Amino acid sequence: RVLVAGCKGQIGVPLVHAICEVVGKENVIAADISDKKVALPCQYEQLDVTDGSRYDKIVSEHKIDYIVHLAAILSALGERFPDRATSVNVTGCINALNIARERKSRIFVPSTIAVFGGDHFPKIQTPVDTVLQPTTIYGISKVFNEMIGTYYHNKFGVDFRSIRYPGVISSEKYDFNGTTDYSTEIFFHALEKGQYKCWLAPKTNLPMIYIDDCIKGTIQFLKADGAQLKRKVYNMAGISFNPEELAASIQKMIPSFKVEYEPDFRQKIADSWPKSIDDSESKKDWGWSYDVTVDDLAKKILDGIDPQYKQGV
Ligand code: NAD
Ligand code: VAH
Repeated sequence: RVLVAGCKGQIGVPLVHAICEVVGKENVIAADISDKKVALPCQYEQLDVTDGSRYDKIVSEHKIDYIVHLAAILSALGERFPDRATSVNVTGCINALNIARERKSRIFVPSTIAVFGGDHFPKIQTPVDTVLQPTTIYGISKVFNEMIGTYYHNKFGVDFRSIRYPGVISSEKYDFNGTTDYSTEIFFHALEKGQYKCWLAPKTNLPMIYIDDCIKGTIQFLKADGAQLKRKVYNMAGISFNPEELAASIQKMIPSFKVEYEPDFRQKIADSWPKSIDDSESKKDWGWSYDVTVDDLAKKILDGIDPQYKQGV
């Protein structure tokens, strides 16, 4: 049975649906701290992941043998509330790992390309093993997650695994707490207002992936035989592009769309991250592959957006 902790976010909602399809909804428990009303196909529990005893109670009562620990405070929100980011991202992860160790459950904790940072790593085709000197509290906490998860595997035999996701783009509105989230917000502004003020500069290249592909890859990785995996943490490259290129693809479909650029504190965060990623280890070890163009991606996103947002176009 699978527990998805942090189930109401951008990745949680579609991942819960996908896991239910694989193992059956009676075998999935979704949990989150948020009161937000979200339609979920399975049983739901209220959970603050920093509350270790409540977390453990849910895992033991539901006989969970796979914890999918998504709960986190993302980069932009984390810079506004660093103490909260440390508490949720570090304490929450330690709680999850201790429970996995105690209850002998497998555990997946996603990581991020935000574990890279600063100037001492290759920003183009960033390899999986390189200097990790992130400058955000989000990146710092995720390096900690990767390292302590690997430690729990080596020391206690916990089946810990992690993927460093690139920025994830959706066709849904959610709380835009990440630096890469301009790439989803831009579509809703294009449809509803015909214009967008982007918080990143036009040539800011970042690695990105469409949510459906991210979920597909995650399911593939969750199911992968542990013996196949030569490492605990893998890169996921997605496709690299910048706001100007994405805007140009949107303009092919909505020609009247206008974009302005007004970089804010998120520019510094984006500038500290890789421009593109090398995920050859993922391809080799667990069969990951991804090949799209920015135009394909923009079309997929727009096609996936609810028609209620498309009335003015
Ligand atoms: P999100 O911000 O959309 O959702 C996070 C969820 O965690 C929310 O539903 C929130 O209510 C919940 N949460 C926050 N604090 C909690 C707490 N104390 N207890 C329980 N739940 C809590 O984030 P997301 O985009 O869905 O990200 C999910 C995971 O994927 C995170 O670990 C994130 O680091 C990772 N990731 C996301 C991206 C991306 O672009 N979305 C990229 C790389 C990695
Ligand atoms: C963020 N989308 O911007 C997240 C992500 C790749 C970065 O982890 O914070």
